[in-house]
Amino acid sequence: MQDILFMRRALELAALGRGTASPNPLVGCVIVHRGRIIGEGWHQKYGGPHAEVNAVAGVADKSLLPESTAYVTLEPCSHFGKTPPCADLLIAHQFRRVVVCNIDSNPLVGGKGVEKLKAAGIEVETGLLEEEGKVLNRRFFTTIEKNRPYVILKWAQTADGFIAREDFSSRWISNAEARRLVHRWRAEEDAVLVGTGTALCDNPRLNVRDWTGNDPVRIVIDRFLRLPAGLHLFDQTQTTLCYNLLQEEAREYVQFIRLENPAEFLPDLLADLHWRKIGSVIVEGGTAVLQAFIDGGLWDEARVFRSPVTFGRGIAAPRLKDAGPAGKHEIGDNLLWMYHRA
Ligand code: AOF
Ligand code: ZN
Repeated sequence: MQDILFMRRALELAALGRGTASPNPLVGCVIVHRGRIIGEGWHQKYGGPHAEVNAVAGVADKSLLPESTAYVTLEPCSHFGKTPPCADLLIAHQFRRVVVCNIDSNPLVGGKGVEKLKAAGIEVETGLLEEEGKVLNRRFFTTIEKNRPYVILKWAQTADGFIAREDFSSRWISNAEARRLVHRWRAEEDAVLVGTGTALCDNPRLNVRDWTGNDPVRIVIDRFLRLPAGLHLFDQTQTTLCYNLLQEEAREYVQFIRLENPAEFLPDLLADLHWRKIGSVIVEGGTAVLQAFIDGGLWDEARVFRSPVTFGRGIAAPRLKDAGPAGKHEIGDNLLWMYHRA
């Protein structure tokens, strides 16, 4: 059916906002006049114009709009945010019909956009390719429903189940293609998190080197401020948040954030990130930190590289709980196993 085709295109456009729209949702919009696309747009940047605004702006002959259908991946907004309501824009242009994929679960909108359109006499259909839309915007829906960022766990393990050698000496487990993929993932998410051990032993940069895109915010857990100032993490090239139990201090790039309750460290950390409008985090290790997220049920997705390398002995990889398989991919001689929290 034509509707499905156009909504697929709108979802495709929406995905182009990945890495820049967050914490806003990924939204795409296609405008169709008598079976022909006359305008396309997507929400490109947080704070910037919404998908509908961009799509309408791209239509050369606006007199066609009253005879047109708008396909939008998210219910057009009804609130005055950083931009005026998109529902009002579609009404002003007297669209004949609007087809929506997902209802906006943002309490500011939550169905009111659709109601507004209907009240103005526009024919509205909702729920087209709803499941695809939910997957595409799983970060956005998670932040709204759980008041925390979307959490992706990532690690690489040997064929015999180790994540590192016993002396933590760094030796690559995953292959070069897998590592490039990780850089791409970093560009797609708002932040990357590591624990004290990983910061100390691997001295990671946590930036995007083997791909193009924005560097994520770096997050390090250092409860007792044991990390030396000379680490790459503190080199003042990227915004870095250091969560601890001792000190609150904002410097130019590095911010020390003191959490009060050691027993609620991770939930409080995630709540603080949510407050800072960080919509997604990749947790890159090590085992103790990854396991803490797993045991606390504070994760949404896990991406595990399995390499043919064996160590014989070493630090055991984390153990997933309540995980449902979400696919397997060959990355050269590594296997990437994906999971969702069940
Ligand atoms: C739409 N089309 O393309 C997007 C929508 O802060 P603002 O003004 O940008 O508003 C952000 C909220 O608007 C966001 O939380 C979500 O509810 C909705 N996003 N709505 O009609 C769009 N990006
Ligand atoms: Zn809008």
